[in-house]
Amino acid sequence: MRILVINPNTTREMTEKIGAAARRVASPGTEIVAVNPPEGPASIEGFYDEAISVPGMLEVIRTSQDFDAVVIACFDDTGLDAARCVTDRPVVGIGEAAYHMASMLANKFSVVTTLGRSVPALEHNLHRYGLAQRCVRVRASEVPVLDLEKPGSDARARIGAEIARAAEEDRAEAIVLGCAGMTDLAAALAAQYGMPVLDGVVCAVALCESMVRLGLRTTRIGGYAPPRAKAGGIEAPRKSA
Ligand code: 5HY
Repeated sequence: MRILVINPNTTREMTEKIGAAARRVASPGTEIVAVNPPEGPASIEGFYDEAISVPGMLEVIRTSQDFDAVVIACFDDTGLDAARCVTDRPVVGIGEAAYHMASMLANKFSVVTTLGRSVPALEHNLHRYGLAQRCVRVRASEVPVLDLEKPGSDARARIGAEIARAAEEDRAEAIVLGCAGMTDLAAALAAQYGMPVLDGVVCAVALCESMVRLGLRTTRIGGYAPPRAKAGGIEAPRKSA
């Protein structure tokens, strides 16, 4: 099978890091194609960046060939519902994936993300997914997204300090890392803090593989029905192969 892993921001180093993480957990026979739009924000930090990244992300899906599932590798699950309208293949957001897996591993979890301006979108998603009551708090480490790509930055230390506060103050039993750029930190942080630390990239890849193996497709009725043709709309959405 082939999984299209889309980083909706345009930072190539981050896309490559995400792709490497996905390949480390992909099963034999699963091809990971990690891409980002050619244009758009270098990082997604809050509502505005999310909005301007969606058209480019959707175009990548519409113009990509022969994939069996899609991972949206931005923790905001940017454009997730719209993406499910333009393909019948399973589309999994890394936020939704990590939240659900955390809820199956712990009674309550906290999220550690980047900047405070990103927190409300993640809180909205928890409510949207019906998991708000399982998350004690969405915390900001105040690490800008692109600092995660800077060698020698204090990003890991700041994220770790926030995890320690979540353990102490929230009594969190698991941690969800709230940025695709943190994908390479999960294993070490789990060992350091003695609790599950979930990275949405690998959670989403595992869920995509499972759904493809079960032959599951996104519904074509209701809210995820293909877009109606209209002036200024998109061309006919992808048909299943
Ligand atoms: C992400 N931004 O996963 C989100 C995280 C955030 O560019 N990739 C980004 O800070 O909202």
